[in-house]
This record gives sequence, structure tokens and C-alpha cells, in this order.
Amino acid sequence: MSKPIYVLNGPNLNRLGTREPQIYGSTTLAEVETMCVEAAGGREIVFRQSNREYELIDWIHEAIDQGAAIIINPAAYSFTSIAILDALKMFPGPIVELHISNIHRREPHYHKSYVSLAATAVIAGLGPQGYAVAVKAAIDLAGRAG
Ligand code: CA2
Repeated sequence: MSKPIYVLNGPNLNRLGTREPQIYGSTTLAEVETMCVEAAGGREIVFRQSNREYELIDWIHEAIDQGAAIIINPAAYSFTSIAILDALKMFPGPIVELHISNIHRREPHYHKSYVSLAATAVIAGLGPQGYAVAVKAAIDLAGRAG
């Protein structure tokens, strides 16, 4: 039995699809979860969102014990959380950091992600569709890692 792919979402993403559609699109997070499950083609997806840093860290620890890969949109914690970076550094498998928007085209405070220091790959700017790309990439990377 293959280990699941964890898809973790940080603060405010529970409101996806409700504002700033020009930046983030109009897809809701529930629809993003469906896209991930479809992209996974039968591979188990653990899909979660929290506005609390400690909860994201606890889920990374869970993935260390049980997961094949982590896809994480850390949202604003990308730019502030050394605690999330430290947790991700403990994960032995592939990590895909995902941003719906292209953070590098945005204001300077969105440019320096701590999470990127632990990421195997970074996807930014593909919109909500980026999640489907990330799931396929994570499954491929997890397979390569064995
Ligand atoms: O582009 C992304 O996916 C981001 O990680 C989203 C974060 C933002 O802080 C990052 O810089 C880029 C959070 C976006 C705020 O949450 C929203 C929720 C609903 C609608 C619009 C934004």
C-alpha cells in the first residue's frame, strides 16, 4: 500500500475563491481538493488547511511518519516561519512548495520564502491548476525516491 501525498494549505486559503479573483482565481479550496484527488489517479491524498502555524507543523510531523510527499502552500507563513522550515527539513521525501500567484511578480515582501530552502521544487503562478501539476509532480518524485 502506497503512502499518501499530503497537500497542506496555510492561512487564509480557506477563503479562496471569495476575493481577489484577478490574483487567485475564483476556484474554491473545496474545488482545489477535488482537482487534487482527480490528478492523483487513485493515489491517496490527505488535503488540509489551517490558519494556525502549530497545526501545519503537527501535520508535517504526521507526514514525516506516514507520507510519501508533501505539497505545501504555506501562504504568508512562507515569508515568516522558520518553524515550518525546520519541520520540513525533517521530511525525508519530496516537498513541492506551491503558490497560486507568481510571488516574484508581486511586492518585495512576497519574494523571500523560507520554505523554498527545504523545497525539492517550487510552483508559482499557474493559478489553482498548479495544484494538479504539483500532485502529478509529487507522485513522480516520490516514485523516483522509492
Ligand atoms: O499565491 C499564493 O498561493 C500565496 O501563497 C497565497 C497567500 C499569499 O500570502 C502568498 O503570498 C501567495 C495567501 C493569500 C491570501 O488568501 C486569500 C484567500 C482568499 C482569496 C484571496 C486570497
